Amino acid sequence: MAEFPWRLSKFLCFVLRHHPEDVGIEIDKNGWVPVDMLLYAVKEHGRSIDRGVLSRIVTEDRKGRFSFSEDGTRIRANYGHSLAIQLDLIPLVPPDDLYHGTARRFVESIKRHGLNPGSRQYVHLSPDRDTAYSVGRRHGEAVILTIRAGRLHAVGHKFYRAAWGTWLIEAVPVEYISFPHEA
Ligand code: HQG
Repeated sequence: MAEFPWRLSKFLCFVLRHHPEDVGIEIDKNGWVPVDMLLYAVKEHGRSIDRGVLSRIVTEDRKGRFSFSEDGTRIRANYGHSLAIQLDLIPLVPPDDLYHGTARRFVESIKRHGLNPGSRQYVHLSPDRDTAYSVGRRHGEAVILTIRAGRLHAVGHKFYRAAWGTWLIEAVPVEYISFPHEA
């Protein structure tokens, strides 16, 4: 089978999470865009995406980055947005611990301020240490923080699952973060 189309997947992340205007489209308030419109707009901007390839990107992505609407006519990114959209996710009870991969150079600031979403809408948490490691490594020397998710939930913080591999929360106060000894 052909290699997974990573470059297209990254391009779609860019368009559907951050810059739909770059290809001349708008996403609706819940992050959706009609598939036909997306394919047409992308083509107008010099890239051609085959429908079959788009389906592969949605169904085979390792982290579940995209969804089709139930009727299959619209597509959206499941997480990672900097655009102010409503994902309409239902709050869920998280496991006791979740993980956040970051870079060593951010640790001092996180110790002072907790985790905040920065340019995105939410703080992104991983269900396991391996995934957190690969998230952190994108920024530099990876450090894995353990988030006391069960305790945070118990005091009223809302957790959402954006895709099977990614949890979202608005912010994490520092008291609920365990730092590795050496960090
Ligand atoms: C850090 C990718 C200083 C935070 C990933 C992170 C994820 C602070 C960086 C998703 C801070 C933001 C999101 C504070 C947080 N002081 N630094 N108080 N609070 N930070 O890229 O979580 O592969 O916006 O630790 O896998 O790395 O693209 O967030 O290092 O799921 O599908 O500020 O994006 O998904 O970086 O990544 P990002 P992230 P994809």
